[in-house]
Amino acid sequence: MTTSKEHIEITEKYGAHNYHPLPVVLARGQGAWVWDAEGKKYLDFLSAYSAVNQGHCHPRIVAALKEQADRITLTSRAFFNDQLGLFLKEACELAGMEMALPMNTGAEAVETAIKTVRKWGYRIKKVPADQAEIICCCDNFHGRTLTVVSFSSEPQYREDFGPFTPGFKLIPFGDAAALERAITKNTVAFLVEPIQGEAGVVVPPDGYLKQVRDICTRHNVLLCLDEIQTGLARTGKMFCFEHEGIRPDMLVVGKAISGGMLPVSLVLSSREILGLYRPGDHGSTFGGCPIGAAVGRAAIRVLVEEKLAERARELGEYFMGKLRSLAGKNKKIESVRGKGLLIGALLTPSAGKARPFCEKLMQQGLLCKETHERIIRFAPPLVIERADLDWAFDRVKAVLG
Ligand code: IF1
Repeated sequence: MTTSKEHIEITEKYGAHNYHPLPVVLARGQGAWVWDAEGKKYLDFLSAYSAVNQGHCHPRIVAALKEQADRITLTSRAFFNDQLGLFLKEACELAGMEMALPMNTGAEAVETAIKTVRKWGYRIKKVPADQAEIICCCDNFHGRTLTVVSFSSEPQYREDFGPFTPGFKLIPFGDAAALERAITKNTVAFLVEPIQGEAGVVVPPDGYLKQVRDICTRHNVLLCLDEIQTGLARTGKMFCFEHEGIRPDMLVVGKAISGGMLPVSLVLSSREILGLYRPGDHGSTFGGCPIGAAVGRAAIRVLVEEKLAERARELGEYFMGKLRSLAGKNKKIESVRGKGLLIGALLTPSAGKARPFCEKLMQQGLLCKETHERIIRFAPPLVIERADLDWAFDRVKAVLG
């Protein structure tokens, strides 16, 4: 039997070091729990960055995967298949949108959204060719492809990767007036995460989404929400935009739309916008494949039937309340922010970096991940039991109390 130590060595030897994983080798997962190669049990408080909202290896999603794997997995889009249309319909109904375009990774869906808002800009808004502008926010995270990192404000995500794609403008997150000031006659869209995940679970001021919705409407600019991380029940509503009762012109989802089984992503929008596509304009080998669609349909059913948004809201309020009891000036936790079960704890400057605390929490059996220097993200699968949150809190208190 290969030990964790051997797994780490072989992974480090043959794999590019584009990550710095915690020294734990996961071998099995069920619900909110995972086990390492030696059988030690851990509570997963990262959920693969909100891709396993339904919990690891959800039996209903695994069953759908296995059943479809024995029928047909990939047809290409040169032909129809008997899962895609149903998946797109069910996803549109879930999001209140009219049409969808299926892709695979989140970044691919963001790239597709960028191509789509530009196409709309040229065809409908009559922006001059190659002059389309898209406004994004500082500290954004929308993926790692070259066009997407072209508008990243994080130097490391851009270093050594130029030249970059033009046509993007950055404004501060959470500042609606800055959006209005940045709009020109060539602006086609505002692309934003309703809560900035990678930036450290940064929640904008109440009313921000409503304000930017109104500004985009008034200036005929498409509001495109990247809910790849905040979507699918994570923040206590099926989509984060529902907290402010608005509707975006375009919605991008990924991660948990497949329950963490396969890379599946979607761009959802109106007929006016996605109806602009003609055969050959865009495509993908696996995008819209029957196995991804079958898994996506099961993943949506689990979110709805197990009421995971309500769970995230209730359990998130409960856990944030407990965490806030640990926060304070002369303590290790300076502040706690988030919505639902997307939670971040900002450490005090005196506490130092977050990574050593994540290593201590790992030794206690709790898997959390730092983001940036001083923020620890707490984002368990939404199927977690309240008793397991108490178990987790006891360990957080032992390490960060
Ligand atoms: C990494 C971050 C999280 C995303 C949003 C698009 C994508 C992501 C809001 C792209 C992906 C992942 C990517 C992964 C770590 C993780 C991450 F820290 F990088 F930013 F979650 F916060 N929009 N986020 O969060 O989707 O192409 O990966 O399927 O790149 O290290 P993807």
